[in-house]
Amino acid sequence: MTVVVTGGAGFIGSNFVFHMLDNHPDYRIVCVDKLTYAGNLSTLKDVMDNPNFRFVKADICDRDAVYALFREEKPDIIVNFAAESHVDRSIENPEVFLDTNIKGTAVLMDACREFGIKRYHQVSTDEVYGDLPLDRPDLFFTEETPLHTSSPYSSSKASADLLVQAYHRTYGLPVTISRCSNNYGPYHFPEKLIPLMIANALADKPLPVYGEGLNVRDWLYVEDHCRAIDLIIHNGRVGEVYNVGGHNEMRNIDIVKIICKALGKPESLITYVTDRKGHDMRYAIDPTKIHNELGWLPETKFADGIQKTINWYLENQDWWKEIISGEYQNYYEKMYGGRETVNVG
Ligand code: NAD
Ligand code: TDX
Repeated sequence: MTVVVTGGAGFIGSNFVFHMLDNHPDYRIVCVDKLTYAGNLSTLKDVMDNPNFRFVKADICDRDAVYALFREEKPDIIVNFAAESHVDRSIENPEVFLDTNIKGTAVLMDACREFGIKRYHQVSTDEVYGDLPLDRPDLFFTEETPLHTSSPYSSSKASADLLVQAYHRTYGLPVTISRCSNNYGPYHFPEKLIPLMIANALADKPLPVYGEGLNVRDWLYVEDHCRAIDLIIHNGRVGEVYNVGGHNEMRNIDIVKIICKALGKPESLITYVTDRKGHDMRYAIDPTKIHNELGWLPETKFADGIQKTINWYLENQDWWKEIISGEYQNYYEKMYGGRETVNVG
C-alpha cells in the first residue's frame, strides 16, 4: 500500500507520518509538502532514512508536479493535510488560503480521477460548522450541522469539503472527510495558542489573550486525531463525513493559566489584547458517529496530553527557537505589535 500524505512537514501531517510508519511497517509513505513557513524538514529528520519513507517537495496546486508524482508512485490512498491553517493569517491575506485549500484540493482529486486510487481522504476541521453560543452547552456539532463559516480560513476549508463531496457524487471518487476539533501536541507551530503561550511564558514575555479569553475550544491530542484518520481511511464508509473530537471543552484563559502553572510562571504575564475579528465563541464536536461505526475513542486525557506537550517543548527548544528566530519575528510584530491591551473585568 502506498499512501501519499500531503502537508506531512506540518504539525498534524508529520505526526500522521510517524503514526503510519510505526503502525503499518509494510506501507510506503510518500510525504508531499511545499515547505511553506509552516513546514519544517527538521521535523521529519528521524524518518528521512527510513526505506518506507520518501519526501517530495511540491506544491499541491502544481498540476504537473502532482500528476508526475502520481504517475511515478501509483498511490493507493491520499490523505490531504496540506493547507494554510492559521485563522489570523487568513484574516490578513485570504488569497493563498483559496489557492492551497480549494484549488490544491481540486488538483489532488483530479490526479486521483486521472490515475485511479482506492481512497481520497480530506482532513477538514470543525470550524466549517461556524460556532456555538456559550449559553447553550447542550449543543454540539454533528455531521448534519449546516456549514456556516466565519473566517476566510474556515470558508476555504468548507469550500474544499463541498468540492470533495461533489467529486464523489459527480465522478464517483471514493472519498472520506474528517472534521476534527483543535489539536495540540508535539511539532505544533508556535503561532497557535498553546505553543505560542508556552514559548512566550518560557521567555517571560506577555501572553496575549484575545478579548476576554472566554472562547471555548474542544482540544484533542494529535495522536488521537491520527488514529481516527487511520481508522477512517481503512474502515470508514466512502462518501461519509466523520466528526472527530474528545468532549474536552476548555476556555482559552484556563488553558493559558494551566500553562503558567505548569511552567511556574506568574499569571501577571497574561495580557488581554484586541479580539480576533469574527472570533468564533465555542466549538464542540459530537463524535458519536466515529465511535459507533469505527470504535474510535480518544485515549489521551487533557491533563496528561498538555503535560506531555509542555515537556516536549521544554525538551525540544532547538526546534521551535529556530522557527521563532527567523521570519516569525516579523509576523509576531505585525500581528501583535499593533494590538491594544484591553482591561478585562
Ligand atoms: P500546519 O500549518 O502545521 O501544516 C500545514 C502543512 O502544509 C505545512 O507543512 C505546509 O508546508 C504544507 N503546505 C501548505 N501549503 C501547501 C501547498 N500548497 N502544497 C503542499 N504543501 C503545503 O497545519 P496543521 O495544523 O498540521 O493542519 C493540517 C490540516 O489539518 C489542515 O488541513 C487543517 O485545516 C486541518 N486541521 C487542523 C487542526 C488543528 O488544530 N491544527 C484541527 C482540525 C483540522
Ligand atoms: O495569541 C493568541 N491568543 C488567543 O487568545 C492566539 C494565537 C489565539 N488565541 C485564541 C483564539 C482562539 O479562540 O485561542 C484560540 C485558539 O486559537 P488558534 O490556536 O489560532 O486556533 P483556532 O483559531 O481555534 O483554529 C485551530 O483549530 C481548528 C487551527 O489553527 C485550525 O487550523 C483548525 O482548523
